[in-house]
Amino acid sequence: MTSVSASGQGAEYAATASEAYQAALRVIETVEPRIAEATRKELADQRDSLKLIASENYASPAVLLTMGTWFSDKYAEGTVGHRFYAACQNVDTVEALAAEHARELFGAPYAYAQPHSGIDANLVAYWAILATRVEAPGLAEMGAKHINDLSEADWEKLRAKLGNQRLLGMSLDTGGHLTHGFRPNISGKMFHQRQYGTDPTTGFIDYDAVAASAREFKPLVLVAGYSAYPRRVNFAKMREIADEVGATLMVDMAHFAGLVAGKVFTGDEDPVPHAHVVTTTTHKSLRGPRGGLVLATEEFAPAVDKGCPMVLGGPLSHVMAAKAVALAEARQPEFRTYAQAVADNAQTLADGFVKRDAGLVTGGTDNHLVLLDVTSFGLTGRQAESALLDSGIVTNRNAIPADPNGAWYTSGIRFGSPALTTRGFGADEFDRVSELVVEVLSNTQPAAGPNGPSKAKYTIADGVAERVHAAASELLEANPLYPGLTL
Ligand code: DSN
Repeated sequence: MTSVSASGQGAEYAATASEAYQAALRVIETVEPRIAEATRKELADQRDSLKLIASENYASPAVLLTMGTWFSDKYAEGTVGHRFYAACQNVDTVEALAAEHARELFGAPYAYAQPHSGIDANLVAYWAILATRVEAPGLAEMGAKHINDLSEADWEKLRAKLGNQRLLGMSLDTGGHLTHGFRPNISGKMFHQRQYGTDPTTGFIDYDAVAASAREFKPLVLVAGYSAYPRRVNFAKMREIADEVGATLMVDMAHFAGLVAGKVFTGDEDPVPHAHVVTTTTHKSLRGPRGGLVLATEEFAPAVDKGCPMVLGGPLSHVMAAKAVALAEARQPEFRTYAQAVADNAQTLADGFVKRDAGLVTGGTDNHLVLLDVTSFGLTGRQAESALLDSGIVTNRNAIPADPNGAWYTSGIRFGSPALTTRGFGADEFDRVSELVVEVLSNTQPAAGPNGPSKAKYTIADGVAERVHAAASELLEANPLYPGLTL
């Protein structure tokens, strides 16, 4: 497995990246040495921990370096060739390239590279759907071309229509995202929302139940996609459901975009040919800079293209440049090998847990993530997350379906394979990781708080955290992060 720092470029690439970072840190030190120190420490900490957070990865030095330029200083509201600021010719080059790479990589008719994050991408998508399906016909009905042409009375009528649409998305506790209609989130407030879940026995999405809910609720938007569901989704079925009830299918592929890009998810599992609008982040399995992206069919492209001024302000041109670099990397054949390894390694991790009698939501995985039910160890997610962190294993606690401990303490730990796969971990290492995790959790006990049993406090048997951390360090040293990069 090729590690990311090599990126197929070898020792010279690593040495050049080293020089670049050393010089950059010397410059930063002249102003605020504590930031230079924190930057060095962050690399050291990332190098010495087993990063298993399913939404994190390690971007290449080329991607990271691209973000540190004067593109950060430029305003460029508008879109390629149509800006509200002067002197955007170079930003146009950057944005056009990011969009071109995205279209080619995903086979999408249209791509929009401006969203700063996944939430921004989802808001752009929602408002583009509302603009296309509610605002445009509303304006036509009222004989107006533009919102500014409406009388106050008509404007109020249109606002009432826009604010009374319906969204059906996956619930947070079964693996959906906050932006898929969770009530405390803006998506649960700007839409009348309803949530679908998973089958209580199997933990899998029950498409018949989603269809029944859609028939009854008749949403404008059906959202598919997840952040903590360890299985693949059949997007062809989701599209059938959307078509039957006249809904627009939006897929949020933030977590698994790398598996789509790497052609692990194809056919019915590739959202791009099936959805009207697809959103993603660029920093998870796709291994790019922190940011968002929207892909759309011709029908929704004109509205998405108005992300600014509709939802967004000035784009982060330095990040769009890094998206272009990351997407160019993802178009290389090595990325397919990487994506397949991400899926294979998640499978090995899940198998390792199952053979060690740890309980998994859905009993396994077929994507990049594994959701461990830590009640099988008598722990809360909070206790398990902290005990693992003490042992050099970085994960995040996560709710499981119908979680008895709620969204703060939780009963689950979510594991993901993208980051360690980037470091070069393969089947042997992931099996060893499952062994280390089980060793920590089976030697961790809940502890009492001042008023009885605590959901946060815990004790680990003597020597276990130290022993596991040493074993983790051995694995990490054998698969170094950014090898050849010295600061
Ligand atoms: N915070 C991201 C995750 O960890 O899945 C989703 O927004």
